[in-house]
Amino acid sequence: MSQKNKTLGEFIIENQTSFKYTSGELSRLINSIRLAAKVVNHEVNKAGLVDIIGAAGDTNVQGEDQQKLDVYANEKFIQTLTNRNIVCGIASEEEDDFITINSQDENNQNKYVVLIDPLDGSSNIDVNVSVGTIFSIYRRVTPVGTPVTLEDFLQRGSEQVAAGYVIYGTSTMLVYTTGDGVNGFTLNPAIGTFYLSHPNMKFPEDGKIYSVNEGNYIHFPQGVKDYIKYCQMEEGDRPYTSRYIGSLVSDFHRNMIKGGIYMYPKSSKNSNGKLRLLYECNPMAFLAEQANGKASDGFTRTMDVQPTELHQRVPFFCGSKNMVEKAEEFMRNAK
Ligand code: P6P
Repeated sequence: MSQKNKTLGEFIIENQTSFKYTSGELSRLINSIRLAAKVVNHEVNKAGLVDIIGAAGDTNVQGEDQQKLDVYANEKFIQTLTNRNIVCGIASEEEDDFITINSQDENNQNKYVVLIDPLDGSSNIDVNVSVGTIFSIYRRVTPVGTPVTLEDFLQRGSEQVAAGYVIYGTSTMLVYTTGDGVNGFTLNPAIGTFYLSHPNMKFPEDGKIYSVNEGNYIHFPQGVKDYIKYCQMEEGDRPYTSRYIGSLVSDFHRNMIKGGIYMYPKSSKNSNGKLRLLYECNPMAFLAEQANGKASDGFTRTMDVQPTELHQRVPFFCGSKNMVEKAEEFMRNAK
């Protein structure tokens, strides 16, 4: 069978042996994410038709208005992961604290925790721009059968066993890694099946796209300002193209296919940047490195940062290796 006709289910079965842990559980975990992605996709695609748009009237731990689809996506991923009885804990951008699963069941042998941004870029929902779900998977570090603790979630990104995203765009894709490369699957909505459409995805080492909210320019560190001016300079293959969707998953996905860098630096407005380390930066960094790209906070490899809080923010530079290294060079020289 050609690579391109393979379904996600067939791919998971064929690649179980390449996963260094008990692969059956991780396969079931990826399958549960596949199901939740299809359920959320159905709602995202009809958001404009029903009264599901608009703030749910609540705000999340970040103080951001919770769009109804945020709440819906959060509930669906938590419900699916819980019902499949695969994980021992879940952390979500939409939940103040982590959720313990089946802790009262001493027979609970579940070994995995999942951290999710259930609907990243949700401010774009009302204007029909792509949004996405981001997930990060770890093995627990506390004893199996005991209630999960914060320690199980505050692991370095280098300890992730799997990570990925769903992008609800012109087509819906599931892109993920278990540490053996990055593969993209496109949903055929007519039959509800994901097909391998982008095998072995790689960031081009160089790119000509830079993605940053230039409206914050005056608040950026000098090194970021210098790098942006470098991108805009008429020299060699520059000026680069500025493309910023305001949806991390969409900007990342485009840059991985075409080559580019995404930046959310710290600023005088956001002293640690805006993006969250555990369920945005680490999973995207894992994917980037598995696709020959790079991710850092401008100085330190993202996946080496030791987390201290569930919702902590870090500056984020991610994409084509040579572009990230050039940005880091400007950050060092301006220090
Ligand atoms: P700003 C969406 O809220 C998000 O977390 C990312 O998906 C996106 O890249 C960024 O924030 C947009 O933030 O401040 O530029 O609007």
